[in-house]
Amino acid sequence: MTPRLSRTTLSGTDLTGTDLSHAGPAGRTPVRGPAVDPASTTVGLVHLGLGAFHRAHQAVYTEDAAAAAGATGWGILGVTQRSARVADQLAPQDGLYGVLTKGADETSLRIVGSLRDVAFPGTSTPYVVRTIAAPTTHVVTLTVTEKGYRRAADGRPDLADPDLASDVDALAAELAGAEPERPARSPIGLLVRGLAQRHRSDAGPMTVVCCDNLAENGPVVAGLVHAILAAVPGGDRLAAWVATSVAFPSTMVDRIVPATTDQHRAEAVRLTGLEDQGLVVGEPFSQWVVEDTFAGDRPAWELAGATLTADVAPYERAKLRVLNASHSTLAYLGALRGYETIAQAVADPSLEAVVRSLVDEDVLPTLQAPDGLDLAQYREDVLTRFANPNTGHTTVQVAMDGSAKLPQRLLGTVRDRLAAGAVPTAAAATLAAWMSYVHATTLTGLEVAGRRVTLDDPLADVLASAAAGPLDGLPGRLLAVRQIFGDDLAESEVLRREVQAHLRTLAVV
Ligand code: CS2
Repeated sequence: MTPRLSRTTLSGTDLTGTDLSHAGPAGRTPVRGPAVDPASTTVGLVHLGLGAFHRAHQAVYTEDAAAAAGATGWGILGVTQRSARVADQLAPQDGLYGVLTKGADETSLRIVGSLRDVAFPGTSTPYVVRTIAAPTTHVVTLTVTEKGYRRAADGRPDLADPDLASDVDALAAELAGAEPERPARSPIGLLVRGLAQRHRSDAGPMTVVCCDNLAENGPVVAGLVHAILAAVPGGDRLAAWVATSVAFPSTMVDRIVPATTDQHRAEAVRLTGLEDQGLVVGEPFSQWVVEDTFAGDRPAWELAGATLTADVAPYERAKLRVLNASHSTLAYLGALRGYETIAQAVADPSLEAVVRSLVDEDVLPTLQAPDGLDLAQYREDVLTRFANPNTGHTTVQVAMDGSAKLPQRLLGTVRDRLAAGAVPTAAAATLAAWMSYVHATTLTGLEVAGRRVTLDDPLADVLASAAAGPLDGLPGRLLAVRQIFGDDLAESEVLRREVQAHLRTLAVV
C-alpha cells in the first residue's frame, strides 16, 4: 500500500530539503519538498476558504516569503467553508500537500509546508475565533468565491440569509459577553466574530486580505463588515475599532487552478511515492498584486514575487475584464458546443474570434493599462494560458455560478460602454452565451463529454423559472433578474436587443 504524505513519511524520502532542482524518480520532473520546516513554523495567518485556489496560490507565496525572509511565524491556519472534507483530507497529512504544476511542456511538483493547521467551522469555531484573536496572528486572508460573501443585489450583506443571520445573532450575544461557541455558518460572519474577539482581547491591529475575484475586493469586504456591525446591537464600539485598527487592502489574484482529478493524484504518487489526498494542480503562471496598506505585520510576500503597490485597481480591473470575462465566454460557448476543456474551446477559431472581439471592441476601451502592462500583449498571454492543454480546466467548472461571476467580470464593461454611448455588441455575445447555457442546462438538456450538465448556480431556481416560457422573451426575462443585472441593465432596451440578436445567431431563439 502506498504510504500517505505526512511529516513522518516525508522525512523518509529525499524530498525534505528545499533544493529546487531535485530530480524525481522519473529523472526529469523536478520535485521538491517544503521550502520551510513545518515543525518550526507557527501560525501567524488565518485563511478562510481552504479550497484548491488558496493552496496553489497564497499558501505558496506565504511559504516562499517565509523561506526567503527566514521567518518562522507565518504558518497558516486553513479554515474550510461548507464541509469538513478538505480539513479531513489534510489533517492526517499534518497539513502537507503537493502542488502539481502543469505547463504546456513541463511538469513539476512541490510539497508545501506553510499550512500548519486546518479547521472546519462546524466543529472548531471557538478555535478559529481564538486564533484570529491571538496576538501572534496578524493577517486573515479569504477565498470564499463570489457567492460566499452573501451579498444582496445592492451589494450589502444579505441579512435574510439564514447562515449570515445565525452568525449575526451569535455576534450580538458575543458582544454582550457570551463566549464564541456557536458554529459559524458564513465566512463573513466568522470573520466579524473573530474581529470581535480580537477587539475584546485587545490583541492589536489586523489586516484582512480578500483574494476573491471581486472588483475592489478590499472595500467590498470592509463594507460588509461595517454593514453587519451597524445592524448589531452594541456593534458601534467594535466598528470604531475596526475603522482605526483593521486594514482591508485590495488584491488581484491570478492562477488557473483546475479541479484535481484521479489522474493528477496518480501522477503525484508516481513522482513522490506518497499518496496525497490534498493535492492541487495549477498552471505555471501565478500573479498576486496586493495593496500595501497593512495595519500590522505581514509576510514579506514581495520576496516571493508578489507586487506590493499603492493602487491595485488597474490590475484588478484588467484581470477581471480580460481574463475572467474571456474565460466565462469560452466556458459557455465551449460547453454548448460540447467541448470538455477551456483549451479545446479556445482552439476553435470561431470561439477564439468571439473572445478577441469581446476584449478588443468592448473591454479594452474601458481599461487603463497598469504601469508597464501592454494590454494587447496581456490578451495574447491570456489566450496562450487558456490554450495550455495540460491543465485540463473544464468548461463546466468555469461556467458555474454565472449569476455571481458575471456582475464582477462582465457587467462593469457593459455599464461603462453604455455610459460612453457605445453599444456593447461583443459583451452582449457573452450574455447571450450564458443565457443559452442557462436555457440548455435547465430546460432542453446539455451533454458535455458524455455527461449531462445541470445548472450549478446559487440562483439556479430563479434562473430556471426565468428561462421557462416563450423563447423570444428569454433575454428580457433573464435580464429582469435584478439581483444580477440591477435596475439599469434590466431596463436597457439596447442591451436586450443586442442579446436577442446574438441568441438568434446561436439559434436559441
Ligand atoms: C475562472 C477563474 O472559474 C472561473 O471562473 O475564471 O477561477 C480563473 O481561473 C482564475 O481567476 C484565474 O486567476
